[in-house]
Amino acid sequence: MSVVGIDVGFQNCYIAVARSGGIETIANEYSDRCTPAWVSLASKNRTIGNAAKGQIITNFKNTVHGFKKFHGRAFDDPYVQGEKPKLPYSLHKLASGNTGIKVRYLDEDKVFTIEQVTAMLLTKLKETSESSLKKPVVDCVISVPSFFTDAERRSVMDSTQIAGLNCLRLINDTTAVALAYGIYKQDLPTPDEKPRNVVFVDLGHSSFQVSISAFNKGKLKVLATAFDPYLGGRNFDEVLVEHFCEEFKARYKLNVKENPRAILRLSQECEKLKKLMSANCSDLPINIECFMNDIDVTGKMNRVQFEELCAPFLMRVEAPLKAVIEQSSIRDEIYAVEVVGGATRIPSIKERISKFFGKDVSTTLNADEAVARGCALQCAILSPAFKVREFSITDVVPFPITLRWKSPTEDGVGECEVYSKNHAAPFSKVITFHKDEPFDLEAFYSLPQELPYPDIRIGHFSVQNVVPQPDGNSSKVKVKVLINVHGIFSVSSASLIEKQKGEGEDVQMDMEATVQNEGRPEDQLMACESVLLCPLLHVSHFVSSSLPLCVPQGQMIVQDKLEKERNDAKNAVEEYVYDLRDKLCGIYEKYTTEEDSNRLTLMLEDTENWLYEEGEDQDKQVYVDKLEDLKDERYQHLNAEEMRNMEKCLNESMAWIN
Ligand code: ATP
Ligand code: K
Ligand code: MG
Repeated sequence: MSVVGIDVGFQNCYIAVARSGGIETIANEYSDRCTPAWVSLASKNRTIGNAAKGQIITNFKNTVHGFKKFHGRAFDDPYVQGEKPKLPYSLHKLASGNTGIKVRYLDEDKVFTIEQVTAMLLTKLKETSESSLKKPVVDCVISVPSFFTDAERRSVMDSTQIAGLNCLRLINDTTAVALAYGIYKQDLPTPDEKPRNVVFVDLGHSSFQVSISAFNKGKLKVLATAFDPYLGGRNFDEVLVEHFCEEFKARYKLNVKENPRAILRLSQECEKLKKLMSANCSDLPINIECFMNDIDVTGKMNRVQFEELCAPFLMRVEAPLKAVIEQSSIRDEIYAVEVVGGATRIPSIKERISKFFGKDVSTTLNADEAVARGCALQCAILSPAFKVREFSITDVVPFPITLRWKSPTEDGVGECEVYSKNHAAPFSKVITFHKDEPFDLEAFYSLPQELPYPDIRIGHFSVQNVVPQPDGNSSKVKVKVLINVHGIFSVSSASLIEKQKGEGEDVQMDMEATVQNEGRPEDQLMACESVLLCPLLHVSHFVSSSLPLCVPQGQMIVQDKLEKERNDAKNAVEEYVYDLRDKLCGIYEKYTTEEDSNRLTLMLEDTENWLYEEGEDQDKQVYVDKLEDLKDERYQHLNAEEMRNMEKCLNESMAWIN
């Protein structure tokens, strides 16, 4: 069984695996440990990751990126509506009201759900891990931002299922980082000593997350999390893009914003410039050749100017830092402030963080890979197949959750906050109701102003088959609520408590509902005198993608494979042409007559022309046949026996060198 951790970033994904020697991040087929979160759909196939990113200029309408935060969001959500005009691809309102993505794929207009698009990305990451581990990968741990709500988490879980992964846990980014930090530390305080408090800061491409964790030997407890879900490296790119659009308009009379391709190119260059400015204070150039209307454009910028332009975003760094400190009521006892995420490399971000805490920030963790490593460690802990030191993690609930039900009281509703902000998670509770008929429970987020989006609904649960006691009094109904390991809420069961002999009259309590903490959900506890009420109807507000895949997953995979084979066959012809041409003026020279050499050269030229014209887009077999023909031709014109001998000698000497 494999042990895999996946950091699915807004821009960059990383995979870490557990091997006997420890945790290792792995590289994809481009020898790149970062796989861009990009998916490109085309008339014959899909490309995912690095190859997809390469399609952005040529196939921008069907190259999808920046979709992570569409999970669980309504199409009408202000964030989605705000992103829409900035995207080179089209969004589509699904029947469920959720956000879908509309692209041209296999020469037809197709709509994919966000779960399906993320599943494509996950499939790619799964393949990369499988080819590195050389065995099937199913079990994994995947990271999500700590501010992801119920709907977002359910949506990501759907994606993992479509991708054929068994996600053992959705872990919060900063919690994964905390685990990566703590598990190898030999000098943590013992369980009865004062814990070591460490702040973790992750500024990625799309979001800013802060958490504070208390460490003791063998355990970590998240005390609080805070975030700005809309602050990330992309904001800084956008500031630069905006600036150069204005400048190029003034200097070159170019209306860059009307040209999606130009905007995309400019964004790429601005991101590069931004990164250069992190290491360099002086003026730095931006040059783009043939930018628009055959015009080459140039510009420059330095760090001081950049910081001025970005001031409104830089100012937003402090609020979450402040919030996390206030919530945890820890101020002076901070042992370290560990920063990760690509955008924390911006010097003024680091400065602000360090100024706020009054201490240097630590960069002891790998800024890009810490999340994935933490995920792999969590997977190793959860997997029975792997031995790793025990380490317990207690996370927190990011937003308070309240239950509401119809009640015979004055205002007609009863309400009870079941999870407060920063309540420990995973966690289950039992709520006792006094009811004489079936009833409904409505779960929702009780602090709308804290949510990243306007929809506060979580789910709707019906407790059925409730009847009065034989004596006509209300029955005691115990309802169990749960925040599971993924951070997903549910009403997991309900049972009717039968009156025990000897128990006095069961009088209606003052409170219609009382909450009893149960702790970690593993500690199952259900009173033996209870009768499980079935069925418990559960309607999560998040409607999982009812949309069937417009093209079955298997078919897409086969299609991609066929296209890859076709391309490989074509490349083989091309490579053969180059190879033989080299050899004709190299090692074959003295074995070939001038006449033969000329004929072969001509044949190679013809083939090359063919590849650019008629042979540009042929079936695989056409290329395979072509290659065979070329080889036959070669043997006709070269003295086959002699050449084989020579190749044999050559191979032997190569083997000797190696
Ligand atoms: P998120 O965590 O929001 O989902 P992500 O995990 O994909 O996003 P990261 O990979 O942590 O994001 O960071 C990517 C961001 O970091 C990009 O905006 C990138 O431009 C920025 N970045 C990377 N290196 C540097 C650098 N040297 N200077 C400034 N910014 C940088
Ligand atoms: K990342
Ligand atoms: Mg990230």
